[in-house]
Amino acid sequence: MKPSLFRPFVIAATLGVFLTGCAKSSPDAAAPAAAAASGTKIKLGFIVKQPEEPWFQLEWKFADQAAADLGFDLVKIGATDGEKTLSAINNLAAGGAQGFVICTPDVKLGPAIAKSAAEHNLKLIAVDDRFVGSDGQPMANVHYLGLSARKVGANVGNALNAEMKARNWPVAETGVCAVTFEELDTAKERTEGAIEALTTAGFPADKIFKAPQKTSDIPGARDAVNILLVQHPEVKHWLICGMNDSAVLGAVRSTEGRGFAATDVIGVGINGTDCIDELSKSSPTGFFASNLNSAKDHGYNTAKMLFEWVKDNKEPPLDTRTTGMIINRSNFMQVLKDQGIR
Ligand code: FCA
Repeated sequence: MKPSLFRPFVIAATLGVFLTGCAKSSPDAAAPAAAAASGTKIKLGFIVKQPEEPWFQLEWKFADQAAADLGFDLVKIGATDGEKTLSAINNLAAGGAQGFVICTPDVKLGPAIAKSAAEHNLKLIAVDDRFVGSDGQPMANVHYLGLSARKVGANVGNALNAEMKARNWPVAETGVCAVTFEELDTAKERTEGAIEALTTAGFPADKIFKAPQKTSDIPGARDAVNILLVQHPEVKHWLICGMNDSAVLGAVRSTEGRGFAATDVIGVGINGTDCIDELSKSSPTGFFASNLNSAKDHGYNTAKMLFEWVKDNKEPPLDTRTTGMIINRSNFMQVLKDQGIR
């Protein structure tokens, strides 16, 4: 079969995947690339690595708001591995998109993603997880918006320390469980920031124990902490930190499984979006608080920055960082309401 005869099938198949693979496709998703040039709405993609995580759903919700406010079409795609990510980019290009925001499932895909975006002439902003180049260093030439991770980690460490003091726990009976995911730089910086704040406040370094997660989700954290708890039967009270709410939720579930009462556990997460059900429970659990990140900056502003870059050639800053604030059972309802999350 000659390539020219084969081509219509390839295009049809590509568009088919494009339409079924999107969380929501805009009305003209099947329109050719020419649509963008002929004065119809600009189309942008928003690809995330873990579409089931409330954090990413909230990023999408805010990006949708930006699309409605500014008048562009947004195509949301969950891409959980490298193959899905690269085909999502191809499909965005085939559907006439002009750029995308992405939280990649693997930061080492950075060079391949940047190459594909350049080949398709798509503008690109990395959100949350920063691309890593073939030299192992962050790709500083790719536009990025993410957490000021060490600072956010320090917020967590300080919150843990304050609550430990409020509960009058003897340091001798207390241990720190740091659920780590060190292959991801933003995760490593967060747990290191928490550990640094605790040691600066005087907590003994030899009572800080790491539980490395194999997967960055609740079961991954629970499995890692199950092992740690067996190794340290001497610890009566646990302080828990991790890269995000899921890490701390998994750890808290593990302490419950080992018979620890909620009063003997202080867990402080990060995101503030994946712990709403937990903080809403009628009785407190060991999940005490979280650093509420600015989902609006990560969802609305990245989409807006990309839109203005495509439309007006206004290039965004190369590196933008955000922090957030601590929420707990006493203030979370009000704060979430104030921030348009609830
Ligand atoms: C990473 C984590 C998410 C969220 C985000 C800001 O991508 O996996 O849970 O914390 O950074």
